[in-house]
Amino acid sequence: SEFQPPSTEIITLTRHVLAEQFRLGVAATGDLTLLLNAIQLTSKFIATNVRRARLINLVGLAGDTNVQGEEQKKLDVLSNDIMVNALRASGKTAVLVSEELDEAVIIEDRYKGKYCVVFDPLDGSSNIDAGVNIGTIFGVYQIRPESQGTIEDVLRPGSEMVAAGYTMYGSSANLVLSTGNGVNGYTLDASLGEFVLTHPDIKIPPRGKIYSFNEGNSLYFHTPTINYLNSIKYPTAGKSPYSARYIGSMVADVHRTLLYGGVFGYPDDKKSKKGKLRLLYEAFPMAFLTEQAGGTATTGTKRILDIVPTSIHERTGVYLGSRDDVEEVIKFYEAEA
Ligand code: AHM
Ligand code: MG
Repeated sequence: SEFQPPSTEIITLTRHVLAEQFRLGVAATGDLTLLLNAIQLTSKFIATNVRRARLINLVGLAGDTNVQGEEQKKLDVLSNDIMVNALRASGKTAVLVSEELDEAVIIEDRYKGKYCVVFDPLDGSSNIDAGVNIGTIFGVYQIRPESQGTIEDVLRPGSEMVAAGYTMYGSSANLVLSTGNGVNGYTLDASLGEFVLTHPDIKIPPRGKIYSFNEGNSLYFHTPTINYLNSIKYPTAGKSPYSARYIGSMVADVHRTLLYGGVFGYPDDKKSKKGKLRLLYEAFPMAFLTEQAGGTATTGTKRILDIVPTSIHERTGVYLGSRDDVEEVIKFYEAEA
């Protein structure tokens, strides 16, 4: 067998984002690239801590309760601090919204830039201590013209985001990103310390065979949800029922949905009247990625990216995934209306 030299064409995330900007001929100031560099750094740092959590006593509760009344895990708190510090220091941000912080962070003048970042530093908390996949979710807005950076800059529909993505901490760290021209996936090469392009131009299959819901909430589900789930579990003769896959980490469940297709759902129900997932830093970024990959994201009655948030920690019902599957969900809502 012949010696194969390693490829000298390493396409890192930074190189890829720059190449996209050259390709599109957009006047790049480098600001977004620097912001994304800061986000990448936080993902590398969080990935390292997630890997080492068991060894360095990071497993367990921090002893505090966050704004949603949930107990905070040590890794949640640490990941939040990592992100706030790095994003502030990048000099490219004006407003930060974190799941872990009650109030938005308005960046002081000396560090102020033109981007607003909304994020869930470590999503899927219930999976942390078991070593199951967790992730960071983020969305990026540009401040409005003339704005100095206020909360109004992030109380805008998800369709106005300029970038969105997540990093999944699993058997490898995978960063999936869209800057509004499709979706790309990068895998952390730990030896290089770089996210390398491994999943170019991710497209969700138009139809899948997997559904991903917490069916333990069935007692509370509204009729359209129940009817939809029945339709895929007990299909008309000749069709096969769908497979169930539910990890309970949105990042992991959405990641699989982007790659394999199918439908991920966390609907509003009789108990969680507004749904569970947070609009700004969970639903919006994932809806943005889903649409950029050719899929659909809806509350059941409304396109998620069209919602205008009224508060930063607002919740919403979510269905997202393969276009044809989500269209069927919507039909069950229309039938009920
Ligand atoms: P968290 O932000 O407290 O981690 O909650 C969000 C998570 C999502 O990752 C996941 O989709 C959902 O909550 C799972 O909820 P449940 O445990 O009710 O199925
Ligand atoms: Mg979360």
